[in-house]
Amino acid sequence: MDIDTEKILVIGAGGQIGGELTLALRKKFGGAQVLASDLREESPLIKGTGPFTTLDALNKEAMHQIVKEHGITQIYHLAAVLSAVGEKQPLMAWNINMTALLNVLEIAKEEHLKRVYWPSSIAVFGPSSPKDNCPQQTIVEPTTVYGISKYAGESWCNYYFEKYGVDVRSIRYPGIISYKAAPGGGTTDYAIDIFHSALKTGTYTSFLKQDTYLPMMYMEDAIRATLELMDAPLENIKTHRSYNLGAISFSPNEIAAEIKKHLPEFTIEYQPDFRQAIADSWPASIDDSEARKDWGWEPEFDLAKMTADMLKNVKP
Ligand code: AKB
Repeated sequence: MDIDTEKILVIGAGGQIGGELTLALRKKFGGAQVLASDLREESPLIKGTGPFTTLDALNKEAMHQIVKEHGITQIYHLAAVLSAVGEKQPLMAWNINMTALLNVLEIAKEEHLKRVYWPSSIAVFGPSSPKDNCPQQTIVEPTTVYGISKYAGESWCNYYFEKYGVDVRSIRYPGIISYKAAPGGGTTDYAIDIFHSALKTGTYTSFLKQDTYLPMMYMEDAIRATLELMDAPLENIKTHRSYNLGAISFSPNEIAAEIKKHLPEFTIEYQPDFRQAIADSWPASIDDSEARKDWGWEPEFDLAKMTADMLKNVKP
């Protein structure tokens, strides 16, 4: 791929992952080559690093217009309603998650875009999927509206690749931990909140039980994985549904113990809420051997390295 001729549209650039991905893409392709967009106003994280436009991803005409006007060659579509918010407003979540994705795929088909990136999630798995080292291809029966929309989205991505040749690529992100922008209403958000609370008050009340293991990943690894997947030659990409991606698996109890190594006075309490049922429906850890084999995926951050970096960088 010739870097100089690419023009990239990021949808959802105001979000937790969208913001950092925009910065990474601008570093790689040049600021002017990456048009950031969001429904909300431009976030401070990306301000001044390249062009921005307001875009409602449900408005296909507006999206199409932007793609044509700016000569867009690739779309990274990050806008979505996550698991916890989705359970409160299921039909709204379904509508936003599916309509926005179908708008992107249709425009990619019509404008012959070179590549599309769209994240799926470990939320595609449900209680009938294997709990430990959950493989990429297995029983997939999601029980959250977010998971249902992600699983349907994966099938749509594959459909557009098989039927129309749209080179759409996807990763099933685990919980992504970061400090630059706030998370957006997911079940794994506790693993970010805990750092802010630990530094601010020395204590944290977890909305998940102490022994709830979930697959997680540090943002730096997630961004690198995304760029590596998008860089891989087409012949290496064996699925246009989505790749499993693993890095770390831990429980609230374990991350609290890791934080305590740096802040010995830190204490944690447990008050599980409706998010416990969501977490219980997901795997505890992920088998990512397909991503390792097909495009060389390898995580760099373990729990200790991630915790040290978060405590150094979080501004309470
Ligand atoms: C969520 O918790 O909803 C997300 C996810 C696992 O996709 N972080």
